[in-house]
Amino acid sequence: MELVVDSGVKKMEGEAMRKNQTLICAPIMADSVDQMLILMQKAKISGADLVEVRVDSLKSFNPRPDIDTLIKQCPLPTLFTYRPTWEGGQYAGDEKSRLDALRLAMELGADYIDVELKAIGEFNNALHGNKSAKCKLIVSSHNYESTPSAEDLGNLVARIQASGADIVKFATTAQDITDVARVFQITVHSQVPIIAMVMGEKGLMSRILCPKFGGYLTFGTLEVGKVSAPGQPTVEDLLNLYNFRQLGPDTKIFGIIGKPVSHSKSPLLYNESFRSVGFNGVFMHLLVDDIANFFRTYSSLDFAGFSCTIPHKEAALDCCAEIDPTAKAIGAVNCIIRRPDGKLFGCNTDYIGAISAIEEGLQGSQPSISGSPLAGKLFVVIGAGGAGKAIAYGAKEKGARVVIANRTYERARELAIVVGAEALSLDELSNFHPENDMILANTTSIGMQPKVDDTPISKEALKHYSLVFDAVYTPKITRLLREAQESGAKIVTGVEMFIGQAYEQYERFTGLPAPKELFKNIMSTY
Ligand code: NAP
Ligand code: DHK
Repeated sequence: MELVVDSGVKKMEGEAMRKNQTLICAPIMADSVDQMLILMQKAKISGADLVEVRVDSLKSFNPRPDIDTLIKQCPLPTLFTYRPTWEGGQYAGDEKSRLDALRLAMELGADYIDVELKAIGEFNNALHGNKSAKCKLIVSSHNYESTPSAEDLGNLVARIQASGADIVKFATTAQDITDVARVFQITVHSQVPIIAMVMGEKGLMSRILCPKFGGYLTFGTLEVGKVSAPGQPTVEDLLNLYNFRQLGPDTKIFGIIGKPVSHSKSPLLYNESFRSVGFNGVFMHLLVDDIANFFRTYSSLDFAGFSCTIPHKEAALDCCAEIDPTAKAIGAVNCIIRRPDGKLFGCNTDYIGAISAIEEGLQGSQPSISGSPLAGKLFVVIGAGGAGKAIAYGAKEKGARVVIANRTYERARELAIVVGAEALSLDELSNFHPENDMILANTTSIGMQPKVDDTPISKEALKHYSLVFDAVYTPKITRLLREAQESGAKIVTGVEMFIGQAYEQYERFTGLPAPKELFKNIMSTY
């Protein structure tokens, strides 16, 4: 039996209590009505609250029978959209027919219809005031190039509101992740129901945080990539990765700052762990061009904690008011926490994550009583970036003799001076084997998806190493690790490091002990 609460949000008996009224809308795009009906059933099963029927996707369309069928056979509330090509859709036909079809959808019982702001005058004129009381009119505007200023967005909302909209909708395009802040500002202050999205990978936050800032709905696709606009997450991810129904105005925001960043498994790890203890936080991919600009823009306490990866770990140092001494010595920050006074604290968990994984690889899970198994070993680090600095520092601290090889020799040399090591150019690496039983740690992004056939060193050279570690963890077994194993070396994966570097981050994010076994279980499925 369905319960209808006062906000009009329908929820099944027994459904876990929702902490927000923001709806999840699944776009339905198909060549035929029959295919649409199948997708509507999928949308219902997926947990979507309503469907957007993108009539402009149909290859043939007979308005009255088709709309009647779609409404009567849809198991969810329907939003009808007939998007013209001049607003990013697929309909290139006669405008009067298009608007007539939308009016017909309203007449036949659609719960919502979407009319573009550019067409609303003609639509209203033909309506002659006969607007269905049941059907909510969404008036929309799309900008596929950029995100206007807050002032211009405010003016746009006012124009849409004045057009007679029941619900205001605009979608812009993120050129930078900081564009989303202006849309949050408009949404949170809106006095009318509003749907506000920022399209593109850099706009992801706008789609996930709707419940926090009061958005009326967000779009979730039924399959990865089957989007009606760039950047849409799936319904599955909204519900089961981002815990969408549990998000609210007091939800704390966390994320992995990087470029690229979509490969990161941090959202998977932290969101499931947050949910396991009922922690009111959400962790997202944050595609950031300029980390200093990101923190200048998102300076509120709600933006509570961040992991940091390529290429921002060194620049992150300058964003932090306080830096852990080890991170300062390393010269790289991969974990940033916002303190109660709003200032940022930076630390480095890469080094302990990697070094403890490598030590365990050398000695098994039984810690040696006579110090680190790295002591005295010749430890070759490929890379001199954030991870490279952390691992070189950690290996040196454990008594290893460190050699650093890097594409940019100058950075290898600088790091070698800092930690007290030798420096090599990448070209010299394959012929560097003064000893056998050496340890190799790749901290470059070579071999990271999608370039999984790349490797930083020849297989022939690997026979001189007794243990090979790869910080790259997507994929888990890189070409380097596969060839190292084939050459007889022990291997330690970047997944081990990833789990280890997350312990302290989780504890800093939540103030709770890290769920180590849960972390291992989550990453074991990966
Ligand atoms: P970073 O600070 O940007 O450093 C990148 C390093 O890779 C630099 O030394 C760079 O050399 C080198 N590099 C990049 N592309 C290269 C190429 N095509 N050929 C040769 N060298 C190249 O990045 P990071 O934060 O250290 O991360 C590096 C890698 O480690 C990433 O894949 C990241 O995902 C992974 N990582 C994994 C974990 C984990 O938990 N498993 C933790 C940290 C990092 P130049 O100096 O010449 O530019
Ligand atoms: C990878 C790294 O570089 C770590 O230092 C971050 C991040 C986590 C990731 O999520 O892939 O802490």
